[in-house]
Amino acid sequence: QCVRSETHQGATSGQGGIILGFSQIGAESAWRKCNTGSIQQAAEESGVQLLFANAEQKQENQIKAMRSFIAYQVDVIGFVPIVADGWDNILREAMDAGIPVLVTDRKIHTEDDRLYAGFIGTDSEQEGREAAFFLLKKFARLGNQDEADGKPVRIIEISGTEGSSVALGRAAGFREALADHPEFTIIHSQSGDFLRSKGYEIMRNLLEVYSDFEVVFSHNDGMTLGILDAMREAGIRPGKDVVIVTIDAEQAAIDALRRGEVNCVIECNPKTGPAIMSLAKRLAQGEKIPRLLHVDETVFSEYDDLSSVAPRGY
Ligand code: GZL
Repeated sequence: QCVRSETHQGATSGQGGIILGFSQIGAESAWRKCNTGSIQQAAEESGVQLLFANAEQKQENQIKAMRSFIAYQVDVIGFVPIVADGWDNILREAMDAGIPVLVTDRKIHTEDDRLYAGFIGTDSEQEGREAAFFLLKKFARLGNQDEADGKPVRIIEISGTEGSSVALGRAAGFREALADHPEFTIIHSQSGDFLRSKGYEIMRNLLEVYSDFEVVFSHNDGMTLGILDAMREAGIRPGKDVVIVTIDAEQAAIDALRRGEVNCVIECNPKTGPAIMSLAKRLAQGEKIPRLLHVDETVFSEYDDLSSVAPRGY
């Protein structure tokens, strides 16, 4: 359950437990706030002393926080890399200080895999594939697949933070799963940085340029909520006039799915706090941990019985 959304600096009370320095990227979405709440609650419940730093969406703030964790001689460092590149130097400093590093939620590119102990988070490529699988099913049912020439399915993609493994992975998985279906074409792709305000602004501008497209694929629910606002203002019925596929599965997206304003919601699980604390404790004991742990995720669509979907907690 994600009970807290505010972020705070400084160590929480812990009774002599390990000290985990954690660099979170910010509070850009309901998903992120839930992820933070999960980490803070799990630390309290597991007696981990948490030094929590909010980077306000800036990689340089993450690097500064990680450097302060090293100076503080924490037992373990955990972080969400806002973008995939640029971490090798600070990771080398942590390794030289003998502090193991746990990468969470988003992945990094590194020249030396020994620079971090392991990763736990979501499978962004699979999330992108699931978005494509839904569209293949949706348009097959609409008869597009039966016709030899296959009516064009024109897609606008509103992607996440540029350079983040999540935006790169969702885009790659989506394109991979549509590669053998040339009638599906991405006519425009643009980053909305996972922000609702940018989703709204981008869609409002695009609707002045594009009038004929069948699908919007949005990399997160926050941007999708802005996209829905812009469509309604333009007299477009999202989910009916245009198929909407979105990722995260925050409550507002499930509610929109129930209203028929969204057609498919792909879950991206933010509640990794307990697993992070368990892995941090193992690292503090000098144990090895798995290099790659993907959390369980599901897909909700208009073809499902949505009455049984439990409250999302974010
Ligand atoms: C996904 C996570 C993304 C979410 C967004 O693993 O990194 O960042 O999809 C969040 O809502 O801002």
